[in-house]
Amino acid sequence: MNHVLLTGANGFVGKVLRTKLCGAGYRVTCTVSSEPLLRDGVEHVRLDIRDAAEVEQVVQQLQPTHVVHLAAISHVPTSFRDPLLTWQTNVMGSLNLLEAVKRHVPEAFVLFASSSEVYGEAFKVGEPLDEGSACQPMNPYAASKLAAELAFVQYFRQGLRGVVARPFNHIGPGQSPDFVTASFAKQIAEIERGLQPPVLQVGNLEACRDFLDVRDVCDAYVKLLDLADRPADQRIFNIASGQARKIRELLDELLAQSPVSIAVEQDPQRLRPSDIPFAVGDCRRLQASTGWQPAHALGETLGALLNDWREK
Ligand code: A2R
Repeated sequence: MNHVLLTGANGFVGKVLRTKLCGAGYRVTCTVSSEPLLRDGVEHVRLDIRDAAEVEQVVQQLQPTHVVHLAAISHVPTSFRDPLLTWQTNVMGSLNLLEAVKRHVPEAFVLFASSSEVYGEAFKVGEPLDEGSACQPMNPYAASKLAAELAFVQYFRQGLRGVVARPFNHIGPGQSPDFVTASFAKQIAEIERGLQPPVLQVGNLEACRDFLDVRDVCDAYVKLLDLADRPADQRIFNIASGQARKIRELLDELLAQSPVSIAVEQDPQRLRPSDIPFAVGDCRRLQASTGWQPAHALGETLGALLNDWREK
């Protein structure tokens, strides 16, 4: 049976991906690094990805046929606050995993979740970027992901099997309110309950981004794992909708789904000094290689997100 070792399984994406992988017939072993542990019945091991010996022991013991590597410091402001932790986790953690796979399961197929953030300043051309575009990271998170990508691609050249995914903004229930749409949805839910005055605090609403439902991103990951059974000529895949959406559009959609009248106020602390106006991806390579298409409309995703915050 195909057996996936899923790092970072307790995170926003990991929880959705675990369910999808089980649905696709994989046995899944989750790694978790902190409380709360996953609920009973979910196969899991405790693992700090920065601990090379621990990583080696887990890989040797489990002998996975596939590895999906999500564990990371994934939040840009956190990466500015603690670049060392970010590089130790995102780069050295990836190297620990690569070495363990090379040593103990060299036939395993590895999927590394990188990020569209690696393109950084290249987005300034104002067009959707494909995988051949320059990578010009603008923050420690993006730089660490690009460094890890280089490591993965170099191991691939040495014979390891796998792919690198560059997902664009993904949203949905379960995301931390450190991210923009979850922050809006949380505030609206709190305003509806009378816990916050009817004024929603926002950052830059004019930035254009490429938004996907987290379930669509996870579907793409599952499809990318299928490439393990086919000769692969590509290693790096954007996961994107190809659609530019202003953050203001998403805010308007969320506000339209609330019965309460809510004012909007810009909070200077929410503006990023190096914010780029347009970040959209070209995902034709992924579509051609796997047949993937996003299945969830943005309005539906935002509705699910808002309802999730209403139920908390
Ligand atoms: O702290 P935990 O147990 O929730 O685990 C987080 C995990 N993580 C680690 N795992 C092992 N050793 C570490 N030193 C370590 N540090 C963090 O990574 C968490 O479960 C996971 C990341 O989850 P999120 O921050 O919610 O990220 P998300 O949105 O699920 O993104 C998944 C991946 C990341 O690599 C992104 O950079 C990429 O997709 O685009």
